[in-house]
Amino acid sequence: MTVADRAAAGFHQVYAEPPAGRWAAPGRVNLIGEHTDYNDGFVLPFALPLRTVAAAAPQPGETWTVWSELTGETVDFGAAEVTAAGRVTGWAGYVAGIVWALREAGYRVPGARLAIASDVPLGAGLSSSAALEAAVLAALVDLGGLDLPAEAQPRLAQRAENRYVGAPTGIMDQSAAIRCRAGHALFLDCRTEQVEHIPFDLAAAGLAILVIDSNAPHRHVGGEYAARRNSCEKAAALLDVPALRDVPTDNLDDALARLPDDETRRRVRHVVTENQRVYDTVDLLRARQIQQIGPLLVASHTSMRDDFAITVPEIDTAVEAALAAGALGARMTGGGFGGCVLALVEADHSDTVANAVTDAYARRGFTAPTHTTVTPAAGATRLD
Ligand code: GAF
Repeated sequence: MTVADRAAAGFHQVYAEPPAGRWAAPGRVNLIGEHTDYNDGFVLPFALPLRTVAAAAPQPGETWTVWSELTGETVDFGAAEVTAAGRVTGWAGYVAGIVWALREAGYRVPGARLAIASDVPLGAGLSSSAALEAAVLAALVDLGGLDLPAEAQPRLAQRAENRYVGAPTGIMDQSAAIRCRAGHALFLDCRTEQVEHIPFDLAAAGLAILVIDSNAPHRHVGGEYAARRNSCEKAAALLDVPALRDVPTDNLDDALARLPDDETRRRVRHVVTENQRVYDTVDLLRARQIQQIGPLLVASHTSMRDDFAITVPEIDTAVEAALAAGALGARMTGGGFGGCVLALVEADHSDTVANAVTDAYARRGFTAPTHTTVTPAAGATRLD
């Protein structure tokens, strides 16, 4: 059964009626631009063909009921749970967070029944939470006839995640889940929220993106993420700029010289050089030179490993093995401390690279990785 069929079947089973519609939103990988979003910088994600689907129908009053195939559990909440942040916890907190954020922005949110199914793996750094937020948001906007254009939806979904769920993430994942276009990567300026859809036709170039799930246990993700964000914000204050995006690459050495310690200097160097790598990648993609972006992906990984210190041994092993087996470039994608690696490979070489990573894992005694090749898909959409 497809994920959309599972959502409809789940809806039918739980509520004994068909849904009024189904809304889908994708997971994402980020091609390049890591930990730049909350520094007001630049990112270049694309949507995955793996999606979360919300089947939904209105229900009377200010009440919401949501079922998920993941747990088989049904969670009910009402106005009391969405007047203050954090009252619904666990996976349903993302749903309640969207209701909360809409209400806080002044929208009359319709009561609703929802059934959620998903192909986006949890905890793999492929942004399953943003996919859930975006699918639920699309459903509620349509069911309520709310005047909330797609361009304004990422900020609202991010607010749900930051304030209701309490995760201090940037705006990349929600933007990818909502604004991506099939066949394109999304070049996003996280300060202005301006986007440019950059054609990313891997097949035409005889290339593929292999996504390797490290299957590494996520270690200290929340605390370490918040710590990185905190050091970046402190550094921006020390440098007297609104955000690290305002440190130009050609002024980097001057800026570094004004910082008090080596760790802060490394964090800043990652963010500033990573923004430049996003620009350089976009330039190459605009010139249809996809195969040339490999060294930028590798440099991004090195910077995340040595300067931002967000990789783990499983991730570094996957990158090294992929490159040794002939990948044109490889890097960790997402927030770090586990999750996925993406590798740019010749299309007919992806099995060789994937097998090399599997062998390297076996040699090191790591849990076997899993892998898939992906093409850029569309953002959130109504299915029917
Ligand atoms: C996570 C966050 F949710 C994003 O906002 C972003 O900061 C990313 O990590 C790192 O680039 O996915």
